Amino acid sequence: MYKEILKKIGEYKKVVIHRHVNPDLDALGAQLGLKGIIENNFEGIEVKVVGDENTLNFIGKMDSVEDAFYEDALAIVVDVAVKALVSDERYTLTKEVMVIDHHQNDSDIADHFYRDASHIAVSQLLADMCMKENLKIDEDTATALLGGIITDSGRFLYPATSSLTFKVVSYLVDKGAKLQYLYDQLYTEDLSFKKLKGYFINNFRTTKNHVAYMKNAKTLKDEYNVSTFTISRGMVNQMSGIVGIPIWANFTEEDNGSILCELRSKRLPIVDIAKKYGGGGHALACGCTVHSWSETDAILKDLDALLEGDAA
Ligand SMILES: [Mn+2]
Repeated sequence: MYKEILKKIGEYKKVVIHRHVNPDLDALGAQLGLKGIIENNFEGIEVKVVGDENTLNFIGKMDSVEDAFYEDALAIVVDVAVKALVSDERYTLTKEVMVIDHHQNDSDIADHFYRDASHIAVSQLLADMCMKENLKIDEDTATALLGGIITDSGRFLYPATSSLTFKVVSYLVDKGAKLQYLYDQLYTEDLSFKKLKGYFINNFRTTKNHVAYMKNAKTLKDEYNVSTFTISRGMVNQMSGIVGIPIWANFTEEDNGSILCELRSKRLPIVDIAKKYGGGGHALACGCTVHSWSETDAILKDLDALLEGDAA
């Protein structure tokens, strides 16, 4: 797989790297990391990164790219495989689209699809590629990839953290990855964010079989001066790590009325429930978008039924 990826990149003089909307640090780390990998290991390839930005842009900035640049370029999409979630749809302007992902979804956009769901982060997949293929890697590239691995693994907490995770991290630290810089960024937060966490911990509810959940109206983000994404993805794990709560779900209304559903489980796979409602993701961490609160109740009912008779 790694040799095929590198061979395809080598066929081009221009590359544009995309990733999912509302980027997390794995999406950004893989995107910027791959840019660094290409620049360090290929002669004469111009590489651009595009997409929406948020407060995680301490890891690196996006480029502004003219439509004309896409002509004769290779588009690479990382950390997402499906059309609906890619930031900046201009990847469709290229002749070929390569997707490199670690989610369990199939792809509706890839001409060349490289997926390995055994990796906890797509940044880990790319770092593993550097290690196995003896690629050159500079400090900023190593830092970007390490950032992706630290965050997608929940600081090495989630079950898919493996010995490979630590091998790759050791390799990246040897290459000059700035661990302290990353932790300084990741462990500082706004007061409003801290208060929002308190709100979650004090207000979540539970179903009969102990699925914890929150239903967040679209006005909540204004009360705490944060984004919808911060409430949805950023707060779901405030309900994790609680004795007797095996599954937790966070439902957040967007301005347009649709509802983002973040679903998490300690042990029982729940991704089929996310897929049933048009979403996907990982076995224990997945999500979907629905259009009414009654659908969120149906999801809760399905999650609750999974636990029927289960000694949590
Ligand atoms: Mn990821």
